[in-house]
Amino acid sequence: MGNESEIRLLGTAASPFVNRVQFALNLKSIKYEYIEEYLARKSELLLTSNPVHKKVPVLLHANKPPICESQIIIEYLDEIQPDLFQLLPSASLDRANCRFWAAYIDNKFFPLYEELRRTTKKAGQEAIKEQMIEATKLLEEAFVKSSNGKAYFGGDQVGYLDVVLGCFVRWIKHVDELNDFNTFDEVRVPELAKWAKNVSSHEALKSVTPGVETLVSFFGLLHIYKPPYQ
Ligand SMILES: N[C@@H](CCC(=O)N[C@@H](CS)C(=O)NCC(=O)O)C(=O)O
Repeated sequence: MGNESEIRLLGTAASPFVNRVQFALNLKSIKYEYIEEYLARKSELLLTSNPVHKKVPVLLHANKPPICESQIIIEYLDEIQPDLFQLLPSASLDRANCRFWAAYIDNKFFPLYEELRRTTKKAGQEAIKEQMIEATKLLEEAFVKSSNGKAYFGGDQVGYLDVVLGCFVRWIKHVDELNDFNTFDEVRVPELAKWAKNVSSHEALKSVTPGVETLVSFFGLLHIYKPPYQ
């Protein structure tokens, strides 16, 4: 579905939220035109397409109004292309469960990495790492319940939570390396550790995962320029 000019994605290569949308587009074999944004000097197209948050990703579908916010974008993609890699499950309760954990991941879990990146005092860093340990234990339990002994949150194939959390794996590993930490510790969270390996080697994600140089230069930008990144 979709010819290149029909779907356009405004993004920046190091953004896990952008990678999330690219992961979903790739799974669903939706062709798209990718437009790289330089966030220190946002384009008119980005500012007019996402005037509320002024953030990437933004999905432009033909001449329809722009779609902003990565979770909303991937739900939209799931609705327009339900036949291939249906991300949200069909049962209402399962969908509600996915949305619950997706909100937890974006609002509670991932912000800890931003907090760790910004915290310079050792005691503060250790306190955040403790919170990360508790959060990953909760995610391990959620994974065990939802995967039913299979490789992914979605079971045998990648589902909504695999896309929502999977996009952060590379970024998390980078923050871990800088902070002498191991989020996906094989002893503490064995199932999540296996999942992280599986999802990050999935071709649809691997092909959009930023390399270390991209991450290093993006972290440098975050250091100099202090926007309301979340
Ligand atoms: N909740 C948003 C987060 C998107 C986001 O934080 N994007 C960052 C890049 S990683 C951005 O565009 N930041 C620009 C800014 O904060 O000015 C989503 O899920 O799409």
